[in-house]
Amino acid sequence: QPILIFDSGVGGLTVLREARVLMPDRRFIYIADDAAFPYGNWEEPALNAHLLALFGQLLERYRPAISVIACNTASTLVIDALRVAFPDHLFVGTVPAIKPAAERTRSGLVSVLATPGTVKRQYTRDLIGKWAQKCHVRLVGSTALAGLAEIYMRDGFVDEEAVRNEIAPCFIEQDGRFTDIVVLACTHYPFLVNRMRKTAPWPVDWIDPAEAIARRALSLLEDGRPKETMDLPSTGADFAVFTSGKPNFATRRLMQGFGLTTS
Ligand code: DGN
Repeated sequence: QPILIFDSGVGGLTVLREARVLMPDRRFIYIADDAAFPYGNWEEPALNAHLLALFGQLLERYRPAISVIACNTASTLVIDALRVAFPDHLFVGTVPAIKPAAERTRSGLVSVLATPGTVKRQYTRDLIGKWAQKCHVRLVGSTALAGLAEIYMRDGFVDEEAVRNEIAPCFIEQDGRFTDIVVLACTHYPFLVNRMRKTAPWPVDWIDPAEAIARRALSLLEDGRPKETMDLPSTGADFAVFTSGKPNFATRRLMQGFGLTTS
């Protein structure tokens, strides 16, 4: 049974990249719902209904061992509803890494960079209330960054000035504090992290949760099934990519050899 990794576009590839390293003998199905990209601008009820219906189809078609929702915008909205709708299936969600950031900050101010959808979710507010009582959290919603990451994956180009502008609100001083951590709370953003580093006004830690998510998927799989079924023989072609739109630039490039780089 394959592992299904899901995103609205290429962002979940940052998770697939880590998952393949951790689980080299597993088969992966990558789903990019690019006909519906970007999720960040959808109204909640419409996105909710869309994702529940889509997962009904995906689970029936691919019968995955586990599904990784490698998208913060989708997870913060629908992960609980998915677990209720498909109680026999294992889901791993991707939600803003507020807890590790709050534990690690020394300045007492962390910035969370995400889509406008993730920023306005109650789920995100609840994470802050639960884990970040001793520090300030600044939520920064970007309408452009996920699209910039898609463009980078298509043709290798990054508009550096646009990246600088999008991340700038993360660095605004608050009550005499300056952020020392930026949480990458959209799976598209790690593709642009080198450019973010370069244009940031001072060095900070950039938290990319991809590896932690892959580990979580592995541990759930190990808990859920007898050990011997984990040691599948390698099949050679270990992942397949499907998109809901026209197979776009990024997914084509991916199919050509998984040549993923980080700008
Ligand atoms: N990659 C998605 C996320 O982690 O939120 C969102 C990208 C998008 O649809 N804008």
